[in-house]
Amino acid sequence: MVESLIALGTNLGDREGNLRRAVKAIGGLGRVSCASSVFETEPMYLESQGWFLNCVICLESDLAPRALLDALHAIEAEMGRERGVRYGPRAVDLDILFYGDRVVSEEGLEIPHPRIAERLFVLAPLSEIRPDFVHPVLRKTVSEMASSLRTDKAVVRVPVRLSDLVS
Ligand code: PH2
Ligand code: MG
Ligand code: MG
Repeated sequence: MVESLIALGTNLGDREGNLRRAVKAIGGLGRVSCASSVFETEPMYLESQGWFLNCVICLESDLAPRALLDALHAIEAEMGRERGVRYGPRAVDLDILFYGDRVVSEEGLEIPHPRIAERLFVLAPLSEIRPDFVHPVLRKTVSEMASSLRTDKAVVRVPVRLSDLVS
C-alpha cells in the first residue's frame, strides 16, 4: 500500500460537483484518507479563462504509478474531459503530485509532478495536509516550498467540504 498525493482542478461546469464526483471515483481505486480544503484560484499560464477550484487528496492504493495514471485519465475521460488547449479550461484535471517518495521519469509520467514548486494552487492545499512532507528531489518540505514561493496569484479558501468523502 502506497500513499499518493493527488491534485484536483476544475474550471468548467459545476465545479464543486466535479470535485465531488472525482473524489468519489478516486475512492474506487483504494481509500481516500485525507482531503485538503477547497481553494478558488486565479488561473496560471493561460490567464484568460475562468478561475479554478483546486484541492489535494491522499489516496492509499496498491496501484503501480503507471496504473494509477491510467486510472486517473480514465476518470477524466469519464467526466467528459476533452484534451484541448494546453493549460486551458477543463472539467477536471487529476495530477499525481507524489507517489510515496518514489521518483519516476518515464514517457508521459513524471513523479514528483515537475511544477509543484511554482504553483500556490497546489502548495496551499498541500500545506494543510502534508506540511512536513519532503520533496524527494528538491529535498525541501512542502512548507518550505510554500514560504519561498513568490507569486501574485490569488488563492482563496472557500467553504466547500469534501470530508464526508474521506474514510
Ligand atoms: N491548471 C492548469 C493551468 N492553470 N491554474 C490554476 N489556478 N489551477 C489549475 O488547476 C490550473 C491552472 C492546467 O493543468
Ligand atoms: Mg494539471
Ligand atoms: Mg493533468
